Amino acid sequence: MDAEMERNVDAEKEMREWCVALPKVELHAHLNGSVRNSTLLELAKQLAEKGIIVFEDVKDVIMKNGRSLPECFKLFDLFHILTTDHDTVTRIAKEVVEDFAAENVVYLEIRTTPKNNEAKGMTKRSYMNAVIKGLKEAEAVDVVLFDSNSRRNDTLTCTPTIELDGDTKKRRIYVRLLLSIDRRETTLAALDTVNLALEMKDQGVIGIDLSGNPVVGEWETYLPALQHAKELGIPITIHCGEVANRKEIQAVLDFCPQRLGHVCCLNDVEWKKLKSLMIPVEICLTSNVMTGGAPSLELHHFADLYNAKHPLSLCTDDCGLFSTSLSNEYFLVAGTFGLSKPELFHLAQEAVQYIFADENVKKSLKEVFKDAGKRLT
Ligand code: 6MZ
Repeated sequence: MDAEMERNVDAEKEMREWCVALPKVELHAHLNGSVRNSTLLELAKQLAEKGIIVFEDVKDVIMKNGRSLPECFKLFDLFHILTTDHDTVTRIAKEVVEDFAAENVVYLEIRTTPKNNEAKGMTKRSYMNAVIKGLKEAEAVDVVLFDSNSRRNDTLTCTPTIELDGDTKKRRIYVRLLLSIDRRETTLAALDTVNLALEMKDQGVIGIDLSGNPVVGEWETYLPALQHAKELGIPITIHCGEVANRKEIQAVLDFCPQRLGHVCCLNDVEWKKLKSLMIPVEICLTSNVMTGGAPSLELHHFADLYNAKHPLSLCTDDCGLFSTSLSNEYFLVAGTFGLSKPELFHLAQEAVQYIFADENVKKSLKEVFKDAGKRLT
């Protein structure tokens, strides 16, 4: 390796480490899309031993790189076979929060679709209880699940175990839950999810998401549930424009949710409307490029929104499925669009404004960034 190449490798390594050290806010992460491959493989082995699946077939699907959008949704059905019993849901929730905390995500909104599964004795409520149990079991990190001024989860308060920068303390991560409505669901099922969100608002549930295969279902099916959430004052985020469904994109913009995910296939008129509404956008670079929502990293609409100073936040979408991490998404933005460290820091810091948690949490996060700013900028 010549001297210049060596310098480039060192600079890349240093930048990657800086992106990991940067405190980050994750606003768009699906629980079942964020499961470690090693866990999926272990679960697949267990099901193969019971004769439910053929391990080799599943292994190839899990380890495949590069997936189209339809392939992703086939894979989610497989993931759900692997993960849907209470203990497994608890395990993946625990691992996912530990993984995000390990790369200095300081605030995480994790979204998941509450599932009914009669065969496993699972209801939407018991599924969510299993998720929350997992968050509470993440003992390696200090998970703050409730509002600090209401029922702080006392069992989760910090007991020192991890060495960090010479200090003995756990990494603190604020976690909130968004309940997803799957586009395959009926109006009644979607309404159940909204009512569950209301019921669980003291347990860390803070908002509603609309997601699922974008070529399935009709906007009118979910609208009553979304309208109900709006009337209840529950913040909403919607997957928008993963495919070019003009009628739906228009309807979503008219609905004006608190945040939007993706916004890939907007035409000029819709683009203008989005910008005038200033709805914060959850940007998922790797996911969009891998599923074809954006033609390439270089041509991703991040650049346009960033240059227009549109409110946005970098997110992973499905870090397990797309083999990425939030640190990697910041690293990609630096390399692709030439953002400097102060600009990346500002981008991460600005995301605090778009979280669904209350002003107390925002205040605490601002302190976290203020502190980190002294070290990182
Ligand atoms: C739309 C997506 C998605 O809810 O079982 N999901 N919906 N677009 C995407 N971009 C690729 N990625 C994930 O997590 C998996 C579920 O999240 C939604 C799908 O409904 C998927 O089944 P949970 O935890």
